[in-house]
Amino acid sequence: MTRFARFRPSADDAVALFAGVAAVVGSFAAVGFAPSFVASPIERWLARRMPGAVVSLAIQFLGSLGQQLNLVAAALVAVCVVAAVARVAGTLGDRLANRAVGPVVAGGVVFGVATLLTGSVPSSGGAAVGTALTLGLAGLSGSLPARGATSPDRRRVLASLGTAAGLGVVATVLTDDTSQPTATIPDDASPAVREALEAAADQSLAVDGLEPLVSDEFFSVDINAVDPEVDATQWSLSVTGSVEEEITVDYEQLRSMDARTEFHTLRCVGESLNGTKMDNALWTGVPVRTLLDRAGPDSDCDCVRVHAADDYYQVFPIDALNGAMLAYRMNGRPLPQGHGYPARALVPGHWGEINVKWITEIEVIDRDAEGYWEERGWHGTGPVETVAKIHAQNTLPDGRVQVGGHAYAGTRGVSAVEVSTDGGDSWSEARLSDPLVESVDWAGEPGETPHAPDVWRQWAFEYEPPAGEHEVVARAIEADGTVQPETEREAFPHGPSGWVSRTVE
Ligand SMILES: Nc1nc2c(c(=O)[nH]1)N[C@H]1C(S)=C(S)[C@@H](COP(=O)(O)O)O[C@H]1N2
Ligand SMILES: [Mo]
Repeated sequence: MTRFARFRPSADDAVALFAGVAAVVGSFAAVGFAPSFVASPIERWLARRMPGAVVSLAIQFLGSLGQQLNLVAAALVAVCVVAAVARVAGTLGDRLANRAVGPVVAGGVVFGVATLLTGSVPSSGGAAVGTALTLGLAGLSGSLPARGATSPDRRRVLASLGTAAGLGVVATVLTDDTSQPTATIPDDASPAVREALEAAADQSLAVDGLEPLVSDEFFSVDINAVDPEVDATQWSLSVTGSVEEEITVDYEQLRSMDARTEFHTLRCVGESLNGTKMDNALWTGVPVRTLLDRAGPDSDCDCVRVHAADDYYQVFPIDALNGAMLAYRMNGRPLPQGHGYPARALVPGHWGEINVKWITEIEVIDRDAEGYWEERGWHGTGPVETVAKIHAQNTLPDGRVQVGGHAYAGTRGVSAVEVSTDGGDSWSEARLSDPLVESVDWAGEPGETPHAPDVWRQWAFEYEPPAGEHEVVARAIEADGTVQPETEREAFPHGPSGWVSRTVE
């Protein structure tokens, strides 16, 4: 057997490994889950190169867990790279018989590489300090006069482990989450926004376990585990490509334009049929048409490629933008970072993916092309499928069963929800929440609606349960009377479809 066949980590290996951990933790302590965190660029790189089939499977079976695993994998890569650097630097220090060489060289190299990778001095500084501190303290404790039975090697390993763990505690304290709620009405909300949000709260059905009409927690779907941080003062949006005149607006200009405020529901094409990646909020923004009209698009394919600060892009027909807005406020607050600050597209009635966040450019193109998700096999640039979810199930004091959920049909609108408690043999009409006012503060012509309402409704239904197990099924009826199609279809590639059912005992 060769020496390498059985790798036995030495104390030096262990110290180097903990130095790697300390580097990642140090970077995290300095910047948190930011694009400049050392693992972020590695995670982005991994996500871009992951085969589409793997990404699609991960989305369907792991949800956002897949992304967190990817970030963990990226962090492990960073740990290993730093460990290797620390190991080499430590050997160099031993050769030169100088205890300072290891920490200084390793810290320096880590700082250099991390700066190249992240472009952030605080992040690489944190990583370098973590590395140097761990190696330095390990070296010191190994050279202390012997006390008791603990060997110097053991002391070194414990010291490096302790340093990494200590930095972990510091990081946890420093990055303590201070995110604010997005669904409560802000104190400085305009009267119209306040009125709309209060109306939505009043109109929400009182059903236990049913999210209100304005989502308490709005889902988030991103190609990266870490959201981009866009400085609004540096941000601008351009309309480019096949246009008469390219135009650019900055954040101040955008906010000074005629705005409208309206409810919009978003649903992700990758969610499961009865999933929770469907939510509703009150958005404020500028009609995209205002900017397009100024630029004068002239496209052979009548299509656009919309770009974002996280290098996301989607291609879709320019007509989809007719009723669309560039939103910069959500529920009366500036758009949260996770939902696209400073501005995002909201495209009525379409699957979530073309509602591009952190939007930077609307490129009018001449030849149809594929967007980020289409390159990975999805077909989510069209109108959403109709759905009636079953999310709440309660037993009322009088013994009746209550079921409820949200129904959404994009701009086709929901006029009714029907419920069956016998697996689809007979149907009854559910109670529906009143339709939300579609447009608040609309600065357009009186009576003119920018587009058909694009909001969900809640439904609830109470019934005397039959003896034993039975199947509850829900289906939505669109405004024109069309019954939601029954056939069940999985999310990939066109989005989930079909009637939601649930077994009630
Ligand atoms: N720039 C950018 N925009 C994006 C995405 C993204 O990863 N990057 N994800 C899209 C997808 S797939 C969906 S479903 C919606 C979700 O919007 P939300 O995160 O605000 O819920 O944003 C879309 N816009
Ligand atoms: Mo999505």
